[in-house]
Amino acid sequence: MKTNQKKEIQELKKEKDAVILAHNYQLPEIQDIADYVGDSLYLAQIATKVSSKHIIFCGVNFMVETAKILNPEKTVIHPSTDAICPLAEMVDVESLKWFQEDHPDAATVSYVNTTAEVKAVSDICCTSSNAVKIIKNIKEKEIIFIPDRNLGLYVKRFIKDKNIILWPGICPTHHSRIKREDILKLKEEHPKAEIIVHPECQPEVIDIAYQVFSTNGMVRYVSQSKKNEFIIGTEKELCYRLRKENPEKKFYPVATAICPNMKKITLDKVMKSLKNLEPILNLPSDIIEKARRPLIKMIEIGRGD
Ligand code: CIZ
Repeated sequence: MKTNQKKEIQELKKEKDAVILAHNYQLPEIQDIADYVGDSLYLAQIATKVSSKHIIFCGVNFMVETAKILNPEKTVIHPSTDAICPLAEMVDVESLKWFQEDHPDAATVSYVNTTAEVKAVSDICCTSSNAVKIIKNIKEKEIIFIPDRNLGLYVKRFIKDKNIILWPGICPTHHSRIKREDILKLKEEHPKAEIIVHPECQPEVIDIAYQVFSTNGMVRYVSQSKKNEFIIGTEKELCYRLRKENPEKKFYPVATAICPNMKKITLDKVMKSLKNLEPILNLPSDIIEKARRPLIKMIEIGRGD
């Protein structure tokens, strides 16, 4: 990035009273101009602490919605409204309600990768870092877990005394673009590297991992580890942050592990959003109120990692 462009962004942020939040999967140039980089829950919680009037949120739609739900008084701006999460689109309110009618005693646990409308009809939310903890804490013995089947299968490894009913959703990047053979090939090329994967990966990928973490969990783990080389089974841009924060260590991502939606946020779009303070994300107030409850319940039980 040119120095004058960086300077212009800094000046615009001041002039417009704006802060830039970027997800761990954002392009390097977006991570570089962000005030905060992290996972969706960390960013939504940061949004409650910053004093800036305008939040430019660089991530996919459900993350921007979560920031708005937890900060309804703030103006939350999404530089590219077409940056959606295909996993979040795999469950809709109508189908979920039918499913809930079929399982009247079940609690609905909704992964944060869901729309605000779906959260509004859920009992509690979870992230990939606290899913096990959240489900263990629920009194109900029957759980409808939406929408990520692989994360649900991972949770089932730790919880045997509950009937966890899974939804057939997947993250196309983690499910189809991170294959067991890709990881094994990287291991052959870098035998000393430790394999760390995301729980949205397929069970056969999780089986060969040394550690399974959310993105923020990975950030924490590698910085504290005595190991120097890591094979990273999640969206490849996380490695940009890992390398930046751990320049002495080596990180090997799967080359195909790209989320095309995350890449829809470009520097030009962020500049445009900063200048015009739009597109603003709006949600109906009743949805904000209803979707807030399962999110707050999750935050009260704890983040996990
Ligand atoms: O919640 C997030 O940010 C997601 C989708 C993944 C992660 O592990 O950080």
